[in-house]
Amino acid sequence: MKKAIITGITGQDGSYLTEILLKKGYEVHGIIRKSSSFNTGRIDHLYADKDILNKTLFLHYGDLVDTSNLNRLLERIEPDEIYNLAAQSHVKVSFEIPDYTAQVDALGTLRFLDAIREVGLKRVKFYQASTSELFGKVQEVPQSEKTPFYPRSPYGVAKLYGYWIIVNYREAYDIFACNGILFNHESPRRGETFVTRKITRAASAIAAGLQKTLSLGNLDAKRDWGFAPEYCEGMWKILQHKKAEDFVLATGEAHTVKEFVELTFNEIGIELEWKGKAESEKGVVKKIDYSKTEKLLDLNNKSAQYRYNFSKAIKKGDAVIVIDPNYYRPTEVDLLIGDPSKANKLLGWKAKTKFSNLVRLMVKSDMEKIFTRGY
Ligand code: NAP
Ligand code: F7E
Repeated sequence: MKKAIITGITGQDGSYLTEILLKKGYEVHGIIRKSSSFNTGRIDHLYADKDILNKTLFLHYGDLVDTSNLNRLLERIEPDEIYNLAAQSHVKVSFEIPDYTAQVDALGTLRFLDAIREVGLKRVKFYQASTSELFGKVQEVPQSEKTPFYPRSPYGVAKLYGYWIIVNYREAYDIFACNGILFNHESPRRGETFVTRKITRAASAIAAGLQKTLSLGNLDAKRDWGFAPEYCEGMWKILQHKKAEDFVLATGEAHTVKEFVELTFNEIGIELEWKGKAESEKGVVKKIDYSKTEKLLDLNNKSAQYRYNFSKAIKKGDAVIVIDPNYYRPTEVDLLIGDPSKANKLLGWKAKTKFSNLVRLMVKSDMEKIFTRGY
């Protein structure tokens, strides 16, 4: 039975990767942070399974800023594979807490690699959660493994250190360490403050009559959005490749934040039109088609029925999207679109879920949650 350590197991990707590795027969050791309230919501379904917890899934307290603990865990577990997914992962927040972001995202990676060296784990394979944010102010379109980097945030700069320290330890100490340069990937488990989930959750709350407006920042940014579980399978494939190499995982298709908004509202039966410009721009309800809302929900459920009636509160002409410049970033990444052909050729990896299906599955999940359980 292979053993894997996952840092960031309580995050979006950590939870999907855990499911994937357990299914492949791995013994999984997850590192969780001490928090003042429960932070295991995304893995509770595994945690609650008596055939899994402390049989094939083990949780350990730890933190990427605590070296002594990392050494102890490596000595005790002697893993075959390590997936370093833990990070302060929010780009906008990294402008507020740049030092902490660097401590975790840059030096945290170094601490782990150095612990591997200290403990003398010769055969371990290490996956680093690198990011398309390395490309930042893009130097070519689309971006591949060969595109020069130009990060545009403390997050991007910290991850750039992480990227290069992986390359350096691979070359200097022959450690099987790889960067997965992943473009944005989303899911119903995406954190609520990232733009996709913020939109699908707010649109659902607006339809349920629980929220009047959604405030957003830059609607023109373009991202290459894929479906998270497919990217987590890609992480595993990267470590199964015969040689330690770096790979871009992306769909190869980009859409604006505005398109994501339009499609989300369209899914729930609200057609939007845009009025005004820049900070005064507003998304206004043009047409409502309740039959679409009905199709998304289980109307046999009494609670859903109740909240469905509530949704009739929205009227034509309501401004449901407004701009709040507080969500603008000091330096923005305007366009990201990846070229995943290396992963396609060498790993047989390809993103399958199309943009419209991604939006649909995220809206459906949030509609069900909000209409049956509220916020
Ligand atoms: P996420 O949902 O924000 O999860 C981050 C995880 O890191 C959480 O489990 C968090 O714990 C943990 N963590 C944060 N600081 C830590 C610390 N000091 N010590 C130990 N654990 C810590 O992120 P994600 O979307 O799953 O992304 C996974 C990784 O891929 C991240 O490194 C991210 O930067 C990178 N990435 C993500 C994307 C994307 O589109 N999702 C794209 C490229 C790269 P808590 O649950 O306790 O907060
Ligand atoms: O922003 C714009 C914002 O925060 C996407 C992380 O997983 O992917 C993620 O980083 C775009 C940006 O993701 C709001 O300005 C507009 O242009 O969802 P996001 P991100 O910054 O692309 C990369 C690959 C990672 O590695 C990161 O860990 O949307 N935007 N209005 C907004 N963004 C947010 N969050 N909130 C808004 O209201």
